[in-house]
Amino acid sequence: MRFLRGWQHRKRIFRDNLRQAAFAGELVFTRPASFDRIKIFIMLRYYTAGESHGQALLVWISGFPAGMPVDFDLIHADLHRRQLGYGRGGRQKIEKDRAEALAGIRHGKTIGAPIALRIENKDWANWEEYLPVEAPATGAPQRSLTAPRPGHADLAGSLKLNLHDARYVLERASARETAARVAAGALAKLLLRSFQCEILSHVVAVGKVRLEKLATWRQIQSVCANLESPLRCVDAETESRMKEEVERVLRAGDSVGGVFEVVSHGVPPGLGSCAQWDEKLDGRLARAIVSIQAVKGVEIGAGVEGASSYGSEVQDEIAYDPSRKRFVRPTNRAGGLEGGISNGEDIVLRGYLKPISTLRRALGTSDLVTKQPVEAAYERSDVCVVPAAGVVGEAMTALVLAEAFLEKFGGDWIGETRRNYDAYQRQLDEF
Ligand code: EPS
Repeated sequence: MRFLRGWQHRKRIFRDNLRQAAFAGELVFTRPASFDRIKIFIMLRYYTAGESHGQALLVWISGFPAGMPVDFDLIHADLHRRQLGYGRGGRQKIEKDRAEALAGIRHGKTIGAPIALRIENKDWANWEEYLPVEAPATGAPQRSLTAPRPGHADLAGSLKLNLHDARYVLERASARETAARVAAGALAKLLLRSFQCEILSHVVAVGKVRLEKLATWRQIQSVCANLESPLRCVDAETESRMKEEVERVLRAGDSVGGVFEVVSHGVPPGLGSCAQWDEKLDGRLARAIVSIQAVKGVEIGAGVEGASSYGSEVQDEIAYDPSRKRFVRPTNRAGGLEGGISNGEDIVLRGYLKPISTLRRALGTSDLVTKQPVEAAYERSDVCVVPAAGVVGEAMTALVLAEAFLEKFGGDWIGETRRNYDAYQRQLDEF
């Protein structure tokens, strides 16, 4: 207790010193040293709550500067995009995701207070009697799950929580949670967008069908604008083969994974740091992408191919564009990140998604109670979620970049952030 009080006292002194330094303009372009306690004050922080079949999903997000206009159309557009894609299951016919602001936004702008958003689960109406908040009456109906699905959190979570019913585990492990991340990510996108940085995604593989060329930013913009695109692939012929792959898998009672690519366009050079391992932007982005349900791998730029190439084939040569007063690279195999720092090129991340683990043609498993061999549980499921995962990838990328952006440019009020950003752009012009 005494330690806690002492620590909180030091924390307060530290914060006051930091504020005074920022006020004096000393911190405009310097990031404080790597000291986790400092990060507590300046990080963009967010947490989600909510179960797949509970009342609602919630997200709490703190750290946005005051005065940032909030466009709910963009939040709702991203929530809608996350629900799309060929191969989604019956649940998406029930849900119509919309975010309601409960705190932190007044008169259409952030007020520098923590923001809380709520997304209703329409399916709750079908689950209320099975998952009541109150202790159930004796004999009340239950929907327990004792046949853990291989590849799902069912078994590992049940062991961890000492439960012989995976229901609570799967409720929270469910990718339904990603709706809350997308809502938070849309706020991060709004901040970045006001500084000319846009983040979009597209699908580069579904199962064994791959897009065999690099997509241009224009093509990605165009496929993202087309909400009718079944799998958000920039090439129509490849997309129709991807669709056939999903149909094959659907007929077989199986599921299919793939690869999505998230591209961040207009990111200024200099976000992140090479000073400490946990400040490196590549590592922070990789963690964010791998945290998405069913993602098992992440690639930055041409990282995978680079591992079997020579240095002269992999590094991007550097040129200077006098009209833009910026260093440029004719190629972008580094994916916009060098040494853990953004280099001004597009940041290109790929998430490798395993096929989801709920299968109509169930795999063998062992029952949590009887320990006897049984078939894994099946209720209903998606067959392919690669385009949806791409939208979640955009959100996670936006949250990391917004955090790195605010670390560099700071600002309690959006005008302060802009002043620092503009001064940095002038610094780059005069470099
Ligand atoms: C999920 C199982 C399915 C998906 C769900 C993720 O839900 P249900 O069991 O209700 O059919 O639809 O994803 C969503 C609901 C969503 O909005 O993305 C799982 O087990 O991860």
